[in-house]
Amino acid sequence: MKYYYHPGSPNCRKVSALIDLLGIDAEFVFVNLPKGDQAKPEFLAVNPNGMVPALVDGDTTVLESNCILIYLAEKVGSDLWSEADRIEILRWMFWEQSHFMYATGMVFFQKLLKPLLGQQPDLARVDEGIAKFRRHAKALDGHLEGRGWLVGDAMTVADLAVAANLTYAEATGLPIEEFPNVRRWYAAIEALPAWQSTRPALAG
Ligand SMILES: N[C@@H](CCC(=O)N[C@@H](CS)C(=O)NCC(=O)O)C(=O)O
Repeated sequence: MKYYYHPGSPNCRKVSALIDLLGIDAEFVFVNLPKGDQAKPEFLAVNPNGMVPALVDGDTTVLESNCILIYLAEKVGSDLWSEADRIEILRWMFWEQSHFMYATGMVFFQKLLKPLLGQQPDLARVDEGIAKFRRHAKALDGHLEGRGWLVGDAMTVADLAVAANLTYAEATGLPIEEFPNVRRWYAAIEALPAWQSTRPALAG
């Protein structure tokens, strides 16, 4: 199994952490994003979108980080994916890609990536991203009131999917301290050795 990744990518972090948690034997193939490896024909043959993560397991190619999470958890029969809870798990994974990643990604791009590329952050976009973050973090915080995990009473792939977006919370100044339930829940994820070993250097 070949796993194409970049260690600084939050979407890759969720997959890397799951591979570690499940003890899956995968060959890690580094895709150098700043150098533009994702736009090379050999990588576009794997993912025509030119994005990581991507997984190739024999004849099967799996794209989209959240699909990869489900594919791997299902493949090894892990409790992190539950057929009975699939609608709620999928709901959080769709929510993550539609809203949470959009908000956190906007701030990450402006405050961390642009300076690395020698560009000035657009402060209006930073404010917009933070406003979107507040809106959706409030919904997440309300959901986590009285709960340990997003779905049911144990961790699932939905928790990894959503948590990955908080990788750069501190480094980009996301106001996570305003959301005590999110902070408590994320602290439990951060305590996992698989989360610590996948922490990118840029996260601070
Ligand atoms: N929806 C995709 C998003 C993947 C994505 O945004 N990947 C970023 C890294 S986090 C990437 O490869 N960017 C390279 C580029 O846009 O050129 C997923 O969840 O897998």
